[in-house]
Amino acid sequence: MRRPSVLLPVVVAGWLILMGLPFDGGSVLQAQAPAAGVEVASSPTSAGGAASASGADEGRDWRQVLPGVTLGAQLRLRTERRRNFRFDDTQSGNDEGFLLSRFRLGLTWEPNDTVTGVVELQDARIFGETAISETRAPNIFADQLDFHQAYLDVRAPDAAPVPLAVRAGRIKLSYGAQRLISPLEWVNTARVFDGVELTLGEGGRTVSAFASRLVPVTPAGINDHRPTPNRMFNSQLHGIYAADDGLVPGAAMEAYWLLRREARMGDAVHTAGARVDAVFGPWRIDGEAARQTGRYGGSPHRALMVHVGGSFTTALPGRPRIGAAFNAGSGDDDPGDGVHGTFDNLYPLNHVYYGYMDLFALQNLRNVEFSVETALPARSSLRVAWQDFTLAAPGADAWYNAAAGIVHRAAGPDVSSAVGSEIDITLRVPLRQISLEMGYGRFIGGAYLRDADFKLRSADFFYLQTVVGF
Ligand SMILES: [Ca+2]
Ligand SMILES: [Ca+2]
Repeated sequence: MRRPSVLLPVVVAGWLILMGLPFDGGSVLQAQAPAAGVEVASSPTSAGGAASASGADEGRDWRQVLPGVTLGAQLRLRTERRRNFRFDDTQSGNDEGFLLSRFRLGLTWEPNDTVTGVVELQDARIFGETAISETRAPNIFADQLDFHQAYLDVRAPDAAPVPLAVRAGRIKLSYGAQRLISPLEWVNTARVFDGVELTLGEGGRTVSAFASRLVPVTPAGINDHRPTPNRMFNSQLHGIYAADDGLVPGAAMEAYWLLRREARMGDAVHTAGARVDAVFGPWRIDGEAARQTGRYGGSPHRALMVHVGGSFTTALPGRPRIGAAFNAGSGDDDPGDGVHGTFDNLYPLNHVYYGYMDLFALQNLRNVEFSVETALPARSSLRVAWQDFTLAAPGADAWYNAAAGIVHRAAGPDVSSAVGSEIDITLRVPLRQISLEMGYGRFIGGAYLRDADFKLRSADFFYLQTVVGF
């Protein structure tokens, strides 16, 4: 077995070299800032160096390679250690240890106030893995140098009667709390779409409409729209998303309609939903609900999701924030009734919501979370979270992981719904030139694993991640 430990000196050397370069640590942290509604730092980086560089209006620094053209780059390294992830030590991939590298190089062209062009290349690699394929398409671990983003933004001038913006090309889509649509920056290749996004309005009141096609990653070739064996990677995604934070003071309100379409496999999943995110002093309350109709695999599709969450920020040193959440995604309780009832999780950031070990999607799931997050000295922070997972339809529908892949499908009415619980501990330390994040997760299996005769009933996860960019 190849061990990632042999790569450690290479990683350390890389850090030291990068720390010696005149990078602007501030923009790294900026790039790490959570998106709206996403509360933890495992949340996406921004569009990488290209986008963060566009904010550098000091001008005339060395990043400005031509008039109006800015260079940006970002390197992310993450080692992961996974133990018992298949709950069976005779299965390949039960234990994995690997190093992920992701390098992005972008150019931002801003000839005037109304036009921006972005081209960003990405090289993503995995080292030291045992059972993970670095060549299979679609791939989320590896992609040899390829176009990650390439788009043109055109905005109406400030004096225009209608504030309108159009983005077209290879783009990232991010909406709401990213429970259904996210750039999924946690994953090594991240997620991009080819499409057009139109936004009407500005400030706190916008309506966006988009038409797009997911871009599956082919590690050794150009990423295009060739069909893959996975319906989610072959799909078109279209939507209309309205957001308003002025209707109710202190609250962001959103409503949306989404369509995921994969004609070859008979999918046309419509999602209609709404979301609210309100802050009242130290309290924050948020909720989201969505209903799905249409067709899945040629059958009628009827499914639901709901999220209710709240947090309280205390006045104690470090301002610890105590949070709780309930999340549910419907399952299919009768595989023989001709109606598909498993919620279609679409293109989410499940990592930050249903356990950092990525063992769950919002499909056939009921999830309760309690968390505490606190600031520590030197701008570092600590988060501890506990999650409980039960299946909505344990004997009829499957247990789905964060990528909506089936972990296990149990059969029979006597299977417990209690899959287990997970503890995640995450420490973030922003150093001068780089940001550092490490985490440990432990999954403790419940009665479901006993009833379904799992060989092993617990799993462990550790990671260490650094991001440097300019
Ligand atoms: Ca490629
Ligand atoms: Ca059914």
